[in-house]
Amino acid sequence: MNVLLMAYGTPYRQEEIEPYYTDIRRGRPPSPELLAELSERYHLIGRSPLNEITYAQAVRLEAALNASLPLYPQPFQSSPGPRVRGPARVYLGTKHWHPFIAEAVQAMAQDGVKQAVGIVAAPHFSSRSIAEYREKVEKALAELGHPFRFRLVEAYPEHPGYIQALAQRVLEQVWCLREPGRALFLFTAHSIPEKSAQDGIYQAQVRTTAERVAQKLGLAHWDTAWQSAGRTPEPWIGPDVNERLEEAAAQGYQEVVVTAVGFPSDHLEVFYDLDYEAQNTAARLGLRLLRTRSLNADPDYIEVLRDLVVREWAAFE
Ligand code: FEC
Repeated sequence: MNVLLMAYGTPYRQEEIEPYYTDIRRGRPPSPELLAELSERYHLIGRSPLNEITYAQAVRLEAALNASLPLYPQPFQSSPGPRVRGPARVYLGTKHWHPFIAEAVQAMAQDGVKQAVGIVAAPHFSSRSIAEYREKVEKALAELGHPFRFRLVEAYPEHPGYIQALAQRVLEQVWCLREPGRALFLFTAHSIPEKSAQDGIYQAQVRTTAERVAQKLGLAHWDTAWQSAGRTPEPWIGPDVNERLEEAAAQGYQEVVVTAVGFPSDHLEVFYDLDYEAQNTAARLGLRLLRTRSLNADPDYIEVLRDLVVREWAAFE
């Protein structure tokens, strides 16, 4: 079994921010002001851990598929030892930085892969998320003369394991609340431009994820909000999480739990947009804001990825 695990990608070093940003902007270099503003955001969080987390997800997904090693080293073991290559192999490709998706597809072709399943570390479909990953794979395959068959896991907004993993993490925050029954639970995902969201599929999928988690935990007060809108003049879908916090304060809430259901991993949009910017907004409003921990490469999320990949692979036959 061959798997292509995909994620957004992030620069490893300061000097890589400009070409990374240029790639996000489809080849148009950012203005000095935009570059300075993005560099400042990275500076404030230290560095995005996204590449390391995605790499850990790939390694653990491969181990889970091969079931040749436990997901974590045994207690008191200083090293997990050599990795046993089983029949499943996971390749890693990122959308905006190395290893680019095209580089991963090329490596797969060189290895003689004949059939592969792709999955994105992002659970909701939109023309600016999963669809763009698909386009990048298809372009790379076409340039190489279609060396292998490819199927993509389209989205997984209500996978039971994913809902359970989110609910578990929300519950950890419930235990920290002073008055859980009077708190607001906000579920966020990356905003996209309104013109790319007209079919409503993305908003509906994010709402479904939030609803499933809220139902599972019996949450009295919950809502969805959008975060991380890009620095472009066009309108992006809202309400932005900061606006929703303003509204929450006006509605009399004192505690808010935010869960970034659109992002399995920690990265710039979690550490800056939620832990810095939204926390500042909450502090100004006198709100207590708790943020649910991310799934990252935890075993419960890896099991979700494993299950989805195995099911998609079965659809080849
Ligand atoms: O940690 C990191 O360094 C990377 C964090 C990161 C993730 C992420 C995920 C998504 N994005 C989505 C849509 C857009 C659209 C634009 C856009 C722009 C940026 C910029 C940075 C950035 N995104 Fe992102 N996104 C991350 C980071 N994103 C940095 C550029 C500066 C800025 O505008 O803030 C606008 C592109 C344009 O200018 O034309 C649209 C969507 C996701 C969630 C799905 C996924 O993970 O792929 C949708 C993580």
